Amino acid sequence: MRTVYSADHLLHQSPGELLFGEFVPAFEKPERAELVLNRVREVKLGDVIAPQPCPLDAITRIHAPGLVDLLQTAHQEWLGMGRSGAAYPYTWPARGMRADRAPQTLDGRLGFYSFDCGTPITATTWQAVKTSADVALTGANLLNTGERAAFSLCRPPGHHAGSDHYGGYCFLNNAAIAAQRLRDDGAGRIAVLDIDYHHGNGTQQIFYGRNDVLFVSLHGHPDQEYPYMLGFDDEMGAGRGEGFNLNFPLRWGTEWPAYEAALTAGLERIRAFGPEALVVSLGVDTYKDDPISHFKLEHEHFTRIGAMIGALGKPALFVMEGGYAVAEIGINAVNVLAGFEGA
Ligand code: Q9C
Ligand code: ZN
Repeated sequence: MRTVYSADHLLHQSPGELLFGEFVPAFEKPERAELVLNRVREVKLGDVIAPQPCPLDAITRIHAPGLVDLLQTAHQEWLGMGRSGAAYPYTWPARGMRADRAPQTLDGRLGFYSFDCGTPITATTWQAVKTSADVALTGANLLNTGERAAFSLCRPPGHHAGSDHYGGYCFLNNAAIAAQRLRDDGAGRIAVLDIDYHHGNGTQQIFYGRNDVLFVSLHGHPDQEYPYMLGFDDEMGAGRGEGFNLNFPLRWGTEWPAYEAALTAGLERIRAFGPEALVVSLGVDTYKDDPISHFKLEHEHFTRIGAMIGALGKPALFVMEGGYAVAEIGINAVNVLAGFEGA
């Protein structure tokens, strides 16, 4: 399969994040994508192509204009206020506060449109974020031209970004933007399968009221794991979307047998839904040595995940999400893709 990649991802580099009260180097770093790209080349997965720049309206199909504007302008405004470094939010709306209108000040808007403090905006973040969405859209276009599969090597990742909020190292929801493109280009039903270790809260929120996009996610249980406030198994969709959201929260220490059982059940639901195509939010932070995660998958399990997805017999767009065991990220991500192709 072909890989869509752009070096523009290097334009986003987080200066660091808070971890247990200390400011530490960011886990989501540029070498992640470089190492996945190296592995794609090493195993000769297929051609590596550049993304086509896409108009902004593919993004505003999914995201609020106020969020998109903030991502584009926040850092310039930050500098204009005499500040340096990256733009971080520090205050967020809580229950009972005004959620019906965005604040006017930059600090107000940074908090209003985000849900954590681990997702800083630098001077060149927007270019990286926009190109990451283009990478996803270009992958969707490959499926539209009849390819059975494509790999969008997105960075920054996207699945934590909701319609009007960013966070979790994610600014725009690349997988949702691609799924919407597939719908707009004629696919009646699309399934999004999220196998990143963390719950894809953004993707769930975006499609929660819809029955044309099924969302299925396997992830660390929100009783134990980020993002803590979404991803429980009683979240099944709302209104017309009822029955079209399916969560498999799994406990710390989850090993292959329990993971395989959940994936089998998730794939069964997708099969019953009968989508024209699948978008896979491909995070490999389920790996046993991931520095911020607590599942126990090994290299070979990623190959088996890919084969199980391939056995559905549907076209699939793989969109890169998380994975922080950097030395092994290429092996794990490309094992999924090779497993799919071997199925
Ligand atoms: N204990 C993705 O994998 N916080 N995002 C972790 C470390 C945020 C992960 C704090 C984790 C977000 C795309
Ligand atoms: Zn993750």
